[in-house]
Amino acid sequence: MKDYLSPFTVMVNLEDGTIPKAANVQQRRLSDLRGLFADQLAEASLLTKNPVIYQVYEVGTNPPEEGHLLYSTTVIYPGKVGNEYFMTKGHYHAKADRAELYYCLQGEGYLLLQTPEGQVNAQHMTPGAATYVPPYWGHRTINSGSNNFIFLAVYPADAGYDYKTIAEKGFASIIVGQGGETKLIPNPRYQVEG
Ligand code: PAN
Ligand code: ZN
Repeated sequence: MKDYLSPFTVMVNLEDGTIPKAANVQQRRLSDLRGLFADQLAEASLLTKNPVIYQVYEVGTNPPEEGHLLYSTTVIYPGKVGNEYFMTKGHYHAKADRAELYYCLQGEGYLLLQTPEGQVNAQHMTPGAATYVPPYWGHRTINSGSNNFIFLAVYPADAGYDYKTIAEKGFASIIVGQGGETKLIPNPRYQVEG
């Protein structure tokens, strides 16, 4: 007889974005994002404090196989490195054609997306925003607000992570706060191929 996975429910705490029954909790400090911020002097100086930038709570009970989904919440804390807002590392999916859905629960921020050729797209997210990450787009989230930015992400269990491409090349654009305004500007450290 077929071995069916039993349906289940896991609660997301809507106050703080945590998933108390999460199988995997990942905390990312600035040292885990070393080299990703445009202002390397500001990054080096803040590394002495090494603040927590974000936490991920993943419901990891589903097998990482085609057909299953995984889901997680991410809580990005407010803050800046230089004038660039706290953000996630960002990745392409290891299986690049796997899509994803982001749903904003609290705060405000951006989902920054990029094709392998370097075309950039920024989606503003506030509570209730359901933003689609189509196949092949690399993605990173940025907290442009003064409170926690919290969202739920749902993705194919076999999507996997390619962090290397972003670590080496970066995103073509960055999101900064300057003079009370949030701006999308070219990344001075973006590595163009060739
Ligand atoms: C998300 C991200 C999460 C953390 O669940 O993994 O927000 O970002 P990084 O993985 O870039 O550190 C997702 O996109 N999963 O596929
Ligand atoms: Zn993803």
